Amino acid sequence: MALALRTAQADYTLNLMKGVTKVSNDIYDLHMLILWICVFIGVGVFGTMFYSIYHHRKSKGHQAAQFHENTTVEIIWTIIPTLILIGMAIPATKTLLELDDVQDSEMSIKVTGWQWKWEYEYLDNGIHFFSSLDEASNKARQVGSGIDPRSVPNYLLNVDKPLVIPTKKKIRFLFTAADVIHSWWIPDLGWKKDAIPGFINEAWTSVDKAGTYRGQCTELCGKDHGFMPIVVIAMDQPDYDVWVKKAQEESKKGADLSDQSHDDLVTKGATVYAKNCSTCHLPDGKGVPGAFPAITGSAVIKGDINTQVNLVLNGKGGMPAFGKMLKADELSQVITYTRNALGNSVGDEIQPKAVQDLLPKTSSAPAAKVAPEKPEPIADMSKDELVNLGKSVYASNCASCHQAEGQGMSPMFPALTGSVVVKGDINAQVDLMLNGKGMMPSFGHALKATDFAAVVTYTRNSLGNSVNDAVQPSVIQKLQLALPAEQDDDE
Ligand code: HEC
Ligand code: HEC
Ligand SMILES: [Cu+2]
Repeated sequence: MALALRTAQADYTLNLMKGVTKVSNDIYDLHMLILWICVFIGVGVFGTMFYSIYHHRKSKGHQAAQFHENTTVEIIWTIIPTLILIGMAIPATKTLLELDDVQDSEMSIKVTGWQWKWEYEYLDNGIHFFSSLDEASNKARQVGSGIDPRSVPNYLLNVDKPLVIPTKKKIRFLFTAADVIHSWWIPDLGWKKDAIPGFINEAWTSVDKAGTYRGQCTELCGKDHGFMPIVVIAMDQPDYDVWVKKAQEESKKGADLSDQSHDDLVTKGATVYAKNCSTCHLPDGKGVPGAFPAITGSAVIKGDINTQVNLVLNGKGGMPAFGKMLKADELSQVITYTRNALGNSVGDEIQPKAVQDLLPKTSSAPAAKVAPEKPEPIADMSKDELVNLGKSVYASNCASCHQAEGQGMSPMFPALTGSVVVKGDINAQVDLMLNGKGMMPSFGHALKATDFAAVVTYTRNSLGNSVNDAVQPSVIQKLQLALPAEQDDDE
């Protein structure tokens, strides 16, 4: 038992850890090289000093030598340190360049820091999920829980949904944040990277050995900073492929939209609340004065249900937008729960279907690929119809990179507001979106012709642009049919 508990804690060691990637090992080697150079210089300088002080002391009758401006000595003590510095700079620069070289990566994962969880989007296969502190740790950490943290395996270092990556593949990470600055750190990978709102940072890794690697957020990011751990599971390719299939199926499943009884909604809502809302509004709904309003007795909750639904779906200030994070059934449950528990008793409810109608139409997985449509004629739509439909297509498929208002995210994702491409020839924009370019995915197979035409028209007549033209779904349909068959996912 004692042994099991000890291994649950981090192993404390004196030296830097070697980690599990080539880069982390190179960093370790660099660290050891510099350390030994410092040890060598330290021993040399202090050894000479102490030897001289002792053996040439005045009491033995030694006289200090008197010499000034000895050119030979001055040249020597300039050249030797210069050589040492060059000797250190060369391997250090090499390692730094290697650390920053994200070229030729085989897949990309966008990581977004939230108060207090991590969002992962696999840009190549559309897998998308949130990763938060696991339930066992979360229960044990509550004040007065009475649970001994040492009895919880990987206490505060475990999550509900770990990030899964394949081994022996170069994986590029893009880091950003939704609210405040966070920092993503897995010691075994050898680096940490800041996740900054409105800005993208890059890093990469390639793990050779399958295994579970744990880390934490390392930027002070608010009251629950200590409770947003990171778990990465590296799997060999065949296991990874199985996981991808399962994860894709799961995200396709969507919400259970059948009607539920009032009591069911409230009971299930309690679980959703504990997991998603209690960090800020507290488990008893009392809130944190000055930061997070109380749920108990809240005027918003006692008021019109639609106002509350709108707030929970779209967020406001420090309140995150849960429309993107939770499914329609979970949203209807948690909203009904807050109105009929935690000291409130409004007595009403909202059903999953009603919430679903308020969420963006297409699923949030951009790569839920559609089979090429049969060349049935599609009716023409007015520009306004296209723009209206395009809004939700944009929110689900483009906003994660180009941002909700089209402002982009420097330096990686160009702004669509005022973009030369958007203001230019419509065929060039359609072509770019059909085929992709660099980090811009190709949407030729990923969107239905109608959605595709709608989002093109939307970007040209909204987000601060007013080109005042449109493309019809039937035109897109022809172009899509002419596209080469879908390539393999690994492409
Ligand atoms: C990261 C912290 C955070 C989380 C998590 C969070 N909220 Fe909030 N919530 C806030 C803040 C901050 C406000 C105040 C927003 C404002 O008015 O500017 C707020 C406001 C509210 C209000 C309005 C209260 C009032 O009287 O003004 C409701 C209702 C609410 N949240 C429900 C929820 C629900 C339901 C969840 C879980 C699905 C949730 N919140 C999760 C931070 C949070
Ligand atoms: C994974 C991130 C990502 C997503 C999702 C994405 N884009 Fe892009 N987009 C990019 C990148 C990166 C570029 C720059 C490509 C280049 O020039 O190398 C770009 C370029 C563009 C451009 C040209 C802008 C310019 O001024 O150069 C347009 C227009 C555009 N995207 C529209 C869209 C639309 C519409 C969607 C949704 C259907 C979308 N994008 C989804 C990453 C993305
Ligand atoms: Cu953080």
